[in-house]
Amino acid sequence: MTVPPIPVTPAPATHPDLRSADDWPGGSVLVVAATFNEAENIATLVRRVLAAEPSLQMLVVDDNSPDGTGTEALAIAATDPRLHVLVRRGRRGLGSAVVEGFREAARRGFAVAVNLDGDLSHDPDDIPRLLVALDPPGGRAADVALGSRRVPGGAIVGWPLGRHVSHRLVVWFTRFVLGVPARDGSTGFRAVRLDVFGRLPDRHPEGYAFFEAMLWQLHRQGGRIVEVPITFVDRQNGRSKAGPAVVLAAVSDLLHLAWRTWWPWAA
Ligand SMILES: Nc1nc2c(ncn2[C@@H]2O[C@H](COP(=O)(O)OP(=O)(O)OP(=O)(O)O)[C@@H](O)[C@H]2O)c(=O)[nH]1
Ligand SMILES: [Mg+2]
Repeated sequence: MTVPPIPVTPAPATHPDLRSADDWPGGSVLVVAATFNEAENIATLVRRVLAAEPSLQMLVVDDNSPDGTGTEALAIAATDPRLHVLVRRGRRGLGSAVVEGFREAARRGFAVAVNLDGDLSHDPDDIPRLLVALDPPGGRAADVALGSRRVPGGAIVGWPLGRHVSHRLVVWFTRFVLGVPARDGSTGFRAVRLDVFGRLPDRHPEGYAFFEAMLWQLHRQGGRIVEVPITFVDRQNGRSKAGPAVVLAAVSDLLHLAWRTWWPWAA
């Protein structure tokens, strides 16, 4: 007697990531912006980044924003070969999105990635200054150029007092407890040499502490960090994603790094 095959219910179709066209032009600098619910900002952001320098290309890494940011970016990408979009499904986290963007840039042969926020707090017109700081003509090259709010000439516009206090605390902690030689170690606006990034050994934090942790690792590998003054303007449209759970996860990641800094044998 033959046993009838056990009927198998097909696994529910997982939602695959969505991507813009795969034929990217060649290039050396890719601007990465992680987005979540930035529909009010995305079109302006893309336009301003691509206008900042004709050789730039841009990758938007969206985490399937319910407000349609990713769909809007995909529509723009269909008409502009310098814009690329990855809409991730089933993944969340600012750090993990940026890491995925940087890895995609390296895989595609870009030498440098520039990260900036998707809410227009970072001025795309500052990108060329970051790139010059990374490779100053006749000067010493750096591995990361930070857009810094805490060096002479840098500024923050529109933050309430509480944000200034918490930011000062984080940058103090990053500099003096984690030992990272940067005055604004938490800035997301940065140009990064991708061969150096690819050599960082660690798993990266998935949330907001990615930025401090990346510098911590890079510094311990002997990487060189430089800072360029920028003016940061608080978001004008859309809402912050840095809610209590996100902040708590970042604090926990930073404390873990402090533990590894001061008690490396126990970490
Ligand atoms: N892909 C992705 N992007 C995210 C995620 N969380 C935040 N972002 C993006 O990361 C950038 C920084 O987030 P913000 O919410 O602006 O955080 P913030 O600058 O600390 O807070 P604001 O005061 O609102 O400016 C923005 O472009 C967000 O859309 C996420 O989980 N996934
Ligand atoms: Mg912001």
